[in-house]
Amino acid sequence: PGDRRPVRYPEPALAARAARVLRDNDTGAVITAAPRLYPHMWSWDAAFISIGLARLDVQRAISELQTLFRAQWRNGMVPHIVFTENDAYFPGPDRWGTEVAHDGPQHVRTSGICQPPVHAIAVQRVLEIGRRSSPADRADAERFVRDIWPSLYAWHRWLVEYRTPGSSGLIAIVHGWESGMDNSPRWDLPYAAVQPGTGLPPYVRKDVRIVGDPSERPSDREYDRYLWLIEEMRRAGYDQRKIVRNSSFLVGDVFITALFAVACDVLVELGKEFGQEPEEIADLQEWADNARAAVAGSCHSVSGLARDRDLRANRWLDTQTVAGFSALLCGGAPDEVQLKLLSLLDSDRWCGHPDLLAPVPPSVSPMRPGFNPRQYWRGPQWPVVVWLFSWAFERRGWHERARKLRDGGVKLTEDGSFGEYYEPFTGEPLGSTDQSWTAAVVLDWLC
Ligand code: 9WN
Repeated sequence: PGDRRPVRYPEPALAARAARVLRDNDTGAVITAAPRLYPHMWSWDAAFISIGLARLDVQRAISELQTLFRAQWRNGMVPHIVFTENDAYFPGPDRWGTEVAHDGPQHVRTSGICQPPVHAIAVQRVLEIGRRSSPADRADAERFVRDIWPSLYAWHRWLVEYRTPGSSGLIAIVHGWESGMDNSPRWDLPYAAVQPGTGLPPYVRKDVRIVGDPSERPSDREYDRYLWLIEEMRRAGYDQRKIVRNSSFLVGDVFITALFAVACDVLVELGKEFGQEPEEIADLQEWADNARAAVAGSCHSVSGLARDRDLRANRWLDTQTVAGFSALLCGGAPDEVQLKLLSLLDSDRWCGHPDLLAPVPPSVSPMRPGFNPRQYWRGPQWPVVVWLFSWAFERRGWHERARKLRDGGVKLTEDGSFGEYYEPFTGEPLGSTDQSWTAAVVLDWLC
């Protein structure tokens, strides 16, 4: 069905616009995730943003990651939000109240949860780009990798130490926001068991005022649960052991586990090259193997799709979403499972759906009941997710597949609005526009 949008920018003009978005979203201290909706630094956004920035200014890309890691908690956790002074986003630092945390950073305010561990991937990408850029950038990027490696190791160690409860080997999340796919149907069952208590302090959402159509955002019912989980954590003083033991939501996240496996691989490569401690490199190797095995072990015997596990109810979650393709990101599943997944990904249930504007995976298959083409993580296409699959396929040597996803990602975003997510049939940008990570991955694709 061809592009139904009025404007299509040729690649050089698209790249110039993407660069402008990153410059405009720069407060001087951080690049905000989006100009109005997300006026702070988000953890996994910052990683993708640094990849795009490296195409413009390697030094600026490095400083973005350094800013994020300066907010790393003493126990190793990289927080999901590093707050700026802006108060246009809810929940802000007062609601999180992470000052009660024993392990929190002193000089900066952050949230009290984490997000997917894609940072090592970004660091390696910045290094690759820096090395090709100039001798000065090469030297800076190499020094940066050497300096940040121990912090990345500590972050990965935190995930293993605190977030691998139970025998599935999957990395567990204690809030849907940690997955980065906030209201994905992946979390519907575990969230159904979260009962907001009477002690939930009242609150007013700010996101729905900024996004014109509130139905593109999670519902109020969902927000009550999001806020209740924060309340539980605040009351537990952000003590990870207590939270993992008692919180109403504990789910093994297969997508995070796959990203963790491959991020550990990347850290092993960097660690060997930059002469880091052999025992730490061996830890990372072992964590990568365990995570990969956990992803393979989650795959459904018939569909092959990888599954999350509800660790409170002790059951697999069979909801089919883009996270089901996690085993393709990190490898490790038997060949027949992998072939099944690849043919499913190509089929009319996913990228081959005849009505898609761009042949890239939507967050939920358009053929599934409950698919909603406009609602956040319940159907729209997300350029960063496309970037991750494209990057992983390239790394796995599947060049043709990687190229197709890259081309599809460019097609999706060539209207130049840098939407947060896109309606898969019309290509309408949804949520925020001028979203930094969308601009960043487009820059990486085009440069
Ligand atoms: C909550 C910033 C973030 C992304 C997430 C995306 C959305 C926040 C929100 O925006 O989440 O963390 O308020 O909806 O789901 O992946 O990191 O872009």
